[in-house]
Amino acid sequence: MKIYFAGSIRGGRKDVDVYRKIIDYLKIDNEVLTEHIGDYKLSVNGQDKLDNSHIRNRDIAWLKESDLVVAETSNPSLGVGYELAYAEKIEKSVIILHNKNKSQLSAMIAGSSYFGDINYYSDVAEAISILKKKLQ
Ligand code: 6IA
Repeated sequence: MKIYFAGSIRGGRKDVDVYRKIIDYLKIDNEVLTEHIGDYKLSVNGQDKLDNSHIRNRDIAWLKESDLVVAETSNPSLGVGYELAYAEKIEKSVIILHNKNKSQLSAMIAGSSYFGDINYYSDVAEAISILKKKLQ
């Protein structure tokens, strides 16, 4: 299965370790189209407008191509919110993972009846065991 993993980039990289572990788990049996989200070296600076439009268009193409979107939403991110809204619009399957100790999930996501698969967890091991149950 092709998975589009969404996680914060310019919203802040403090959860990159969590993204890396989730992506490593997903990669065991799936293709993760957005593996760079878990790259420690991915810089948040230095993008010009051309880069931005390339990134946006490429990511939306990957989102459309994917079979499933897995979004880690604990670190608020405009890009992840945009991707979730886009996934809702094109009716893509979505699994949301949110660490309840880190932040409150936006009402725009928690309040959308489309997102029926919102999973609150407290550590990365729990997040992975949630995915294990859902993807087996
Ligand atoms: O607003 P944010 O930057 O936090 O949005 C993060 C989300 O948007 C992620 O789920 C990505 O899929 C997407 N996204 C935002 N920026 C990039 C990006 N920047 N590359 C790929 N996806 C992105 C390029 C960084 C560069 C140093 C190579």
